Amino acid sequence: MLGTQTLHAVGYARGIQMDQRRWPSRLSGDEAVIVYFGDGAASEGDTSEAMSWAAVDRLPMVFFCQNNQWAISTPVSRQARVGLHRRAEGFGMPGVLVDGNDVVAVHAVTRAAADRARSGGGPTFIEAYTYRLGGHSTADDPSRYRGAEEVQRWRAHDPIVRLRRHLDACGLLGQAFTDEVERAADELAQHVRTAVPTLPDPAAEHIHRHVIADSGDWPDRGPARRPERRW
Ligand SMILES: Cc1ncc(C[n+]2csc(CCOP(=O)(O)OP(=O)(O)O)c2C)c(N)n1
Ligand SMILES: [Mg+2]
Repeated sequence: MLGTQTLHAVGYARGIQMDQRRWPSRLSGDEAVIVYFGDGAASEGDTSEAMSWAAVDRLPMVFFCQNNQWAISTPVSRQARVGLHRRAEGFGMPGVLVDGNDVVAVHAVTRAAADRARSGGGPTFIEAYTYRLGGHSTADDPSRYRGAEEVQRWRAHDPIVRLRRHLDACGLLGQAFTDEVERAADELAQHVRTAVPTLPDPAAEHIHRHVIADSGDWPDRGPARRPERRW
């Protein structure tokens, strides 16, 4: 379900805030939540509710919107009249626009927003402006709704290539290291492709795990109690 994670994040951040108020000496106060979602998810009502609630309660969280300009075949121009980050002010939190293809800049704004959240400053909305080079899924054929020149233009800004060039120019990246990263990535991808189809099906009752607060089995569950924090 598109956008629901923003409300899950609000719930988690609210939990952090309540724990800190209840046990100020036991918790260090350095926890915060970051939630990632797309430009399409930003159009969902859930996202607006989450932003409203987070701002009003000054929750320790960061809204990170990856604006890749497409929600399947719907361009962002059909979803918003103004930059998505400008919505933030209306909800009562700062909105930051960052070049989503600049890894260093994205890291810097994310760190600043996370620090602000941890120190009680409340939520921040980050709009990382980027582009979806591929299709939405393997069932999607983007050539049906957008031109090849647009894709080519954005391919030239590929953030991985850009970061690699930057690190190379700084003398921080040798060929041996690059080769090793590529080999390890290929190996991991191969492992995922072969291992995932062999995983056993989860038991039906697992659908309730991490959803219902008590640890008893559904539907015949025991009295509600606060679960242990294990993370
Ligand atoms: C509530 C809801 N409405 C519609 C959909 C159908 N849907 C799946 S993905 C998608 C577009 C997602 O766009 P975006 O958030 O920009 O993510 P991206 O694919 O660009 O990462 C839509 C409309 C859904 N999954 N859930
Ligand atoms: Mg998108």
